[in-house]
Amino acid sequence: MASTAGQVIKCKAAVAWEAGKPLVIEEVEVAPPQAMEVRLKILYTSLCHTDVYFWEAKGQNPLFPRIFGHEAGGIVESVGEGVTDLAPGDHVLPVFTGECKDCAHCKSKESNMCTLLRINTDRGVMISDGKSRFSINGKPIYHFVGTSTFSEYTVVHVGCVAKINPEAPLDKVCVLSCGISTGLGATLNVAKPPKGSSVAVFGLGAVGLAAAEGARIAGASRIIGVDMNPNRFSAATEFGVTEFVNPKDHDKPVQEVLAEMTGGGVDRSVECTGNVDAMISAFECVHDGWGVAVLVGVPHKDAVFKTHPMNFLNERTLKGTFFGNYMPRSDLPNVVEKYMNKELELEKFITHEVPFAEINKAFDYMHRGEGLRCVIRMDA
Ligand code: CXF
Ligand code: ZN
Repeated sequence: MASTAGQVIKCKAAVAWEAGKPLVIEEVEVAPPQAMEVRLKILYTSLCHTDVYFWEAKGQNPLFPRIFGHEAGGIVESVGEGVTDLAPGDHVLPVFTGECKDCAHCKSKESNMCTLLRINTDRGVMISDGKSRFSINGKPIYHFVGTSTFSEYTVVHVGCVAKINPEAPLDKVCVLSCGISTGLGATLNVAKPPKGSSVAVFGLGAVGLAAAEGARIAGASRIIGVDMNPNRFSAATEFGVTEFVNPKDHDKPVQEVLAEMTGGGVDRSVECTGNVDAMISAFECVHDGWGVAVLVGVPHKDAVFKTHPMNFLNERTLKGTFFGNYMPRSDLPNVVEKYMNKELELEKFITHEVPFAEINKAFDYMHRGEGLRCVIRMDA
């Protein structure tokens, strides 16, 4: 591998030339990593809704051509100047949000919202020099959230790379780069359900099911899945969900239904839909005195959260989280270990697998809401 260090690498990447149009596998040139950057060989990548949302570019500033992708596993190919804690051959997960270890957030230990490397969906270039490392015949191709993993090789800031156990199967742990860690951490790090407690999870997609998996790991005794789509219920039982509520089956607000089911409210709730009405229900369904609600889903930009202030005075707590409060470099290796010691199951999240050449199929699955995660195998 060392032979390519310092050189431009030619490899295949799935380029999004236009919003909503199928990706095209192209030969791209990937420049060597600059100071504090690493070049990664991506082995597996999976699709997350955020890729689809920005590929569709509805209502946002479109940045094309662009290489999407942010859930992935790979191996360090070469490192730029100043990189001391990663070396060629290391097994890694790239992450869309970073940990510089130097800003006020990283130093606080209470925050994972790094000032330098926090997600920026509008930026299509590397932060050090404002340039792209990808090009086709000299024409730059934009990056996406600093990861651009739909490419055999990519360049990432060292602060956005978690070094993990080399024994961990990258085709499984790649899903920990975004959605699964987000849901899992929302429950384990933020909601923190006590053993034997009740947890309501709103939205039974991959993130919600990861939140349910967190509740199962924490030893919650009742895990109530709330979703408008009854097709999601049977699969959810594998993630520890013990009961289901479809708000459409009731003529009163779902928070009242949940309060009746649980003698006054659930101990914890985790909202994973991004729908503001679901957020309000998720808050109002927690028990007074001790209930904690955690918001995970990304709301519409004009959404307004409205609730009576008495809900707070009656000792209900509302929290929000970003990437499950995990610090990417410090904490992700430990999440991988949870999988390695069989505490956390990842296989059940991976419902589809496709070779890189068929990456557009993965977009179709996501678009149709079919399955949870589609893992893309780069060498096929
Ligand atoms: C999300 C996190 C919140 C902002 C949009 C992207 N993460 C990844 O998919
Ligand atoms: Zn994501």
